[in-house]
Amino acid sequence: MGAEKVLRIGMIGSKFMGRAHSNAYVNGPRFFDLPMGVEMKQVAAQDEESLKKFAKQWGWESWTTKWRELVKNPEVDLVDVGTPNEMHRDQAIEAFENGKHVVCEKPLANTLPIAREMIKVAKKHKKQKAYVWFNYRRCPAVSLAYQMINSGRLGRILQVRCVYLQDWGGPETPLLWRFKKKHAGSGALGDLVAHSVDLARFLTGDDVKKVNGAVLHTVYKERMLLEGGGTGKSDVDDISLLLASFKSGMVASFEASRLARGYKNHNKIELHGEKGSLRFNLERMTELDFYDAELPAKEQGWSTINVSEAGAGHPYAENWWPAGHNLGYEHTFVNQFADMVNEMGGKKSLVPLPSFEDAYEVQRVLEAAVRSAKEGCDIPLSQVK
Ligand code: SOE
Repeated sequence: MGAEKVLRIGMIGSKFMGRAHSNAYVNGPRFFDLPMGVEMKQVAAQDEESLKKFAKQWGWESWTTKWRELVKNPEVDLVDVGTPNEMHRDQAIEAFENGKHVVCEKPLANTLPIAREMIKVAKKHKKQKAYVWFNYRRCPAVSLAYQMINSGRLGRILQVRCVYLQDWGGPETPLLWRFKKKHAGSGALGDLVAHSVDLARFLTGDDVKKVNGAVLHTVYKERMLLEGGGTGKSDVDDISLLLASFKSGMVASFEASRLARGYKNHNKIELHGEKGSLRFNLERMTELDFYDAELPAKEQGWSTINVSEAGAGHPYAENWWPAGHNLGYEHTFVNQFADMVNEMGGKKSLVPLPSFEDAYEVQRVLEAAVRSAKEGCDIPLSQVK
C-alpha cells in the first residue's frame, strides 16, 4: 500500500476568511471521507504577535510574516489567498508560478484587467487547480436548488431576483480598506453582488448578455479615519442596483446594500421558471421554498423543504447531523473544501466548483455595471472582455 496522498495547505490571511477557511481545513477531513489527507503546513499574515496566536489556535504547523516565503514553500501544494482584494493578484500569480494549486477569495480582483491577467496565468498553469471561494453554492439548500433546476423541475427560467443586504456600513463605521477603491476595487458591488451573480450563473448555467442599467451609490463619501481623528474619502458604492439580461432570454435584478438597517447577512435569491419557482434566504439557510406549478391548481402553494435529510439525498446531509440539526455559514466552506479535495483526488464534486473562469465572468458583469452606471446606458458584455 503506497503512502497516503496528502494535500498540504498554505494560507495567506488570518482574519475573518482566515478563520472560516482554517475551520474548513480542520473539519473537512473529520466530516468527509476524503481521497487525500490534509496537512495545515503554513499560514502567513502581517502581524507576528496575532499570527503566532492564530497559528497555534487553529493548528497550523508553521507561520511566516512573509507570504512570498509561503508561496515558495516546497511543503505546500495548495495556496489559499484569503487577503484583501488588492493582494489577490500578486499572491495568486506567484503561487501559480511556484507550481501551486490556488484557491482565492472573491472577488477575484479589483479590476477586470487584473482579473484577466490572473486568468491568463492560471491558464498557463492548467495542470494546477484554480478555485474561488464562492461558498454560498454549497449551502445545502442552494445545492439542492441546483439539482432541481438541472433536473428540469422549474422548466425554462424566466427571471432571477437577487437581494444581498447588510447593515454594518453606517456612518459609525470608520474608513476600512473595504471603503477604498484602491484596496477593494468597489464596495457592495464586488463584495455582495459578486456572490449574487455567481449564484445566478451557477443555478441557471446561463451567462449575462447585457447589463441594462446600474446605480452605484456612495452615501457616505467621508468616513472617520481608523486612527488619529479626522476623516478620509470613501470612493466605493454603499448601495448597488443593477438589471441584467442573460443569453437564454432570462432577466435578472441584483440589489445590494451595506446600509440596509435590520439586515445582517440577507443573501436571497428567487428563480421563477415556467413550471415553478424557488426561493432561498441565507437567514433561513436550511430551508428552500418551492412552488410547484405542475401540481393541480387547487393544490398549488409554496412549500418549504428542510434541506437536512440524508435519507432524502439532500446535498451534504450524510456528512453532517440528523435531519433538523441545522448547519451554519461556516459549513459552506467545509463543503466547498471537501469538494475541492474530492476533485483534486480524482473523485467528483457534488455540484460544480467555482473556477477562476467563473470568477472572471462575474468580474465582467461587475465591470459592465460600473460602465453602465457611469455612462447611463446598457452595456453589452461583448464590449467587456
Ligand atoms: C462582508 O460583506 C462579507 O464578509 C463578505 O465579504 C463575504 O463575502 C460575505 O460572505 C459575508 O459578508
